[in-house]
Amino acid sequence: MAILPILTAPDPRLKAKAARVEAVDDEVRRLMDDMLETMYAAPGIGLAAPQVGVGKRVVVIDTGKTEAERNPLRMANPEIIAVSDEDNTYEEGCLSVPEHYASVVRPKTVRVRFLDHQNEIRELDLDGILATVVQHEVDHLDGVLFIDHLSSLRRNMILRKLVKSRKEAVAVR
Ligand code: GNR
Ligand code: NI
Repeated sequence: MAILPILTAPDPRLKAKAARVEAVDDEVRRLMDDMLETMYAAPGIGLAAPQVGVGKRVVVIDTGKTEAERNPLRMANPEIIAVSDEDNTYEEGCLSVPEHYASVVRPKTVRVRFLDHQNEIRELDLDGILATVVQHEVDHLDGVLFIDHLSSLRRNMILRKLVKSRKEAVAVR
């Protein structure tokens, strides 16, 4: 397994639409495992392949708080096939938008269809933080970041700060 570098906004690779995988083969399984290791190390509770520069529709999620509570989800070609009428507001963050958090409104529960690590079609009903995270990850596959759900004023303020802190990080090297 390997820890992969995580891209941060505004990187054009985070704005691209990812391609469906044809099948979950050894290469995709290795990507899923590398993404899990990268996510745990970050640490984060979800990761989409475009965040590590891979334009494939692959995501991993684990909302377990401790190592003992780990329950990794590996998904290829995830599709939200049903959503609740009821919404939920969650304070979101993103490994590709470091150190910024904002409330995002999304459907409270979702049904997701995906290929699992054995290339089997599966469906899951998710609620709570899992419902929020799977929607956040599917957004990444379509080139959408949580800041795209905010006003353009708020989004541009965050993007300007990210560019500024990146320039400062380069200057002190
Ligand atoms: O680690 C993460 N936490 C989080 C918190 C609230 C809503 C979504 C997330 S996902 C994020 C990791 C990430 O950037 N995944 O794409
Ligand atoms: Ni994210």
